[in-house]
Amino acid sequence: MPPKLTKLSRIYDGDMNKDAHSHFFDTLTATTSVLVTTHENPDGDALASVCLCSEFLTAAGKSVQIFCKDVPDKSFAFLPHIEKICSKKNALALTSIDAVVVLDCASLKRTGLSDEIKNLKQPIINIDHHRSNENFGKINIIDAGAVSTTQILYELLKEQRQDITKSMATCILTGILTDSGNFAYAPTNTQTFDIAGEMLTRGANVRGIITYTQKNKRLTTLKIWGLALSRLRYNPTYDIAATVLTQQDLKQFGVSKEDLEGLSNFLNTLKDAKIILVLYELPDGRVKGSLRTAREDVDVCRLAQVFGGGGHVKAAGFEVEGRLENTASGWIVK
Ligand SMILES: [Mn+2]
Repeated sequence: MPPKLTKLSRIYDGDMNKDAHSHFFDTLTATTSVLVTTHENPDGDALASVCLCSEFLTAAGKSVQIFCKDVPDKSFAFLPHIEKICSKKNALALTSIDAVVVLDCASLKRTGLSDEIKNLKQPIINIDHHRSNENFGKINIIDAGAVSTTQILYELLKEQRQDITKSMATCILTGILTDSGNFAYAPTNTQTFDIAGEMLTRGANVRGIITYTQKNKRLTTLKIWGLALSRLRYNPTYDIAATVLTQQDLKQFGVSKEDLEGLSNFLNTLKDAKIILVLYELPDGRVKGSLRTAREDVDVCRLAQVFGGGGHVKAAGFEVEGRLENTASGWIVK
C-alpha cells in the first residue's frame, strides 16, 4: 500500500501520476550507495538534514557519503554523523553511488558539486522547503509550507512508519529550532510545535541544541556586530534598514563570514523598518546581501530573486559582483 501524500506538500514530480514520496523510498530501497549533499555555507537545518538522512540510510544498511562544500561550524559537533561530512570533491567515490540526495538546497549550483552530478545517470532526489527551489531532481519533494527540511524528512519517515531514534529526534529538532528562529518565523504553526513536542518525548537534546547553536558567539563576533549596528541606516523611501561590512572590517576584527550568521536575524528585531538588509563583501569580489522581514505583507524572496538570489518569504539572500564603497551619499555597491 503506497503512502499517502500529506496535504501540506506541494509535489513536483515531473509526472503528476507518480507518488513522489513512495517513489523516493522505492528509489532509496534499490540503492546500496548514496551521496547526500546540501548547500554551501551550511546552516543548522542543512547540517541536521544531511545527518538525519545519513542516520536512517546507514540504519537501512546503505553506504553513505556526505558532501558539503564548506566545512561545518564546530558548534554542530553534537549532530550524529557530522564527522562523515567531506568537503573535498576529490575524496568522493562518485562512480560507486546509485543515487544523490540533495537536501535544503534551492539549486544544484549551491551544492558546489553541480558539474560532477548534473550529468550522472543516477537519480537526483531533491528535498527542500525553499520557495525558490529549481526542481532539479528526478524526484522533487518541495514543501514551502514546512518550517525546515528536517520537518519534511520527519513526515517522510512517519509515512513509512520508520522508527525515530533519539539522535534522529535531535536532528529533526535542530532543523526546526534553527530555521524557525525558535518558533518565531513563518511558517511556524501548530504542527511545528506538535513535532517539536514529539521530538522532546523521543529524547531530543534540546538543551544541547540551544546551547551549541545559539550561545556560541565569540567576543570578536559580537564586536563586529557592534560595528554593523553602528552603521545601520534607515531609508524611508523603501522602508528598509541596511548596514554594510567590508572585507577590511572582517580582517580587522579577525572574523570570517561565518561570524555574520545570525546578524540579520538579530537586526530583524528592529520594529521601525519593513525590511532588513545586511550587505557584506565576500573574499572573491562579490557582495552578499541578506534580507529579512517580520511583516506579513512583505516577500523578501521576490526581492532577492531580482538580484539573482532566492530563499524564503521572510528570509532570503543574493550575491552580486562588486565591492562596497563609502561615498558622500552613503554606501554603494560598485
Ligand atoms: Mn532550511
